[in-house]
Amino acid sequence: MKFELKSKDPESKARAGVITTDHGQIETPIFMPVGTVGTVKGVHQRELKDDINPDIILGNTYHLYLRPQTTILEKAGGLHKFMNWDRNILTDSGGYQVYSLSANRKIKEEGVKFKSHIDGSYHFFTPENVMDIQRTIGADIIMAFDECTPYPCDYRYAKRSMHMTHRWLDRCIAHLDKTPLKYDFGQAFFPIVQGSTYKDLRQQSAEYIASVGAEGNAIGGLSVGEPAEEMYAMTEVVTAILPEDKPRYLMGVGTPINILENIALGIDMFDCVMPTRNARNGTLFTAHGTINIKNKKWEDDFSPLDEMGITFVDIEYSKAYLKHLFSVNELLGKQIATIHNLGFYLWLVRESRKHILAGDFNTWKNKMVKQMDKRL
Ligand code: PRF
Repeated sequence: MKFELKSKDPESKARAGVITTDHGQIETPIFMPVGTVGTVKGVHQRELKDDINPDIILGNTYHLYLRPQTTILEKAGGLHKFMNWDRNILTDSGGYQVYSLSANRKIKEEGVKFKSHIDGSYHFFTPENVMDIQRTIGADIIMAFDECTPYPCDYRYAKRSMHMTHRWLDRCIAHLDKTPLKYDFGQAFFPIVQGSTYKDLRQQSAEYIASVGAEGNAIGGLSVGEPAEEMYAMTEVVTAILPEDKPRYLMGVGTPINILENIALGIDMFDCVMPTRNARNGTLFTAHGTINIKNKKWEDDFSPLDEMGITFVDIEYSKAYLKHLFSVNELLGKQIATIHNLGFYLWLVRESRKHILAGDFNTWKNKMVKQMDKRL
């Protein structure tokens, strides 16, 4: 994997770059649509490619390990072939999904024992077997096995957990070094900064993560319920330490405003279920604010979904029609809303990139943040 910085914004820490892997180029900043179980929910791969057009999507180790399971993925020749997606894929390590199970898991130094949300069976994730699983899934970028601390989190727990995440990182690296690739393309490995909302822990963690010299670096443990200002403060501390010449990925973030603010703090990559999950509940994100399409006020609004939208659904369907589809609980409503939201998120990061390259990102960002902070 290669990362080339193309431009830096003069008034913020925003950067524009290009990541190159064996599955092609990724222009940054990028938003990665979440494809948890080998599908970006509600969108065909063809629509995803032709209309939304992301250079990379995300898959989840936890979910893919449970279903279809690695034996099937291996027989298929990896996730790219299985799901017919020839662009980039990043897999998260399960270090977050497992912790979301709260009552159904037990964390120890060796690893995490957890109960499947599907059939209640017990499983054990370790830094080593999670690397093996990610080798078999076959994403282009794979993630370290970490512990994502909850919010709030007391200092002692956060500190202990951060050190364990660092020890797990050493184990991931040692294991990867002796685990050959399964397919005919490379896999980059990203470690993850933790440290909850404590500045000194975040600094310590960022220094440790930077010291391993990985091809890219991630920030975890944020957007778990803390106020946005605390998230931004932590991002700022960490991006000041992580190397400039490697991509920085902020995991599980966030709202359109969170994305712009974190781009301004030097983040290059994002993923979040928000555009897809909220779409299925009838929430549409636009450049002028958020729409709840289930609201009665849209029932006779025959204007296009989003005049500024980049996908065909934005022009071809009206707000009134989409409101109707949600009222009668038709599948197509969720599909249209998902395509719209992903189109908007990808537009937002591409537009950010344009403004970084043009040198006026910060001014544009401030205008957009004000504009988007509305309920329509
Ligand atoms: N760790 C991992 N994946 C994640 C997170 C994390 O901390 C987050 C936190 N927002 C989202 N996804 N491995």
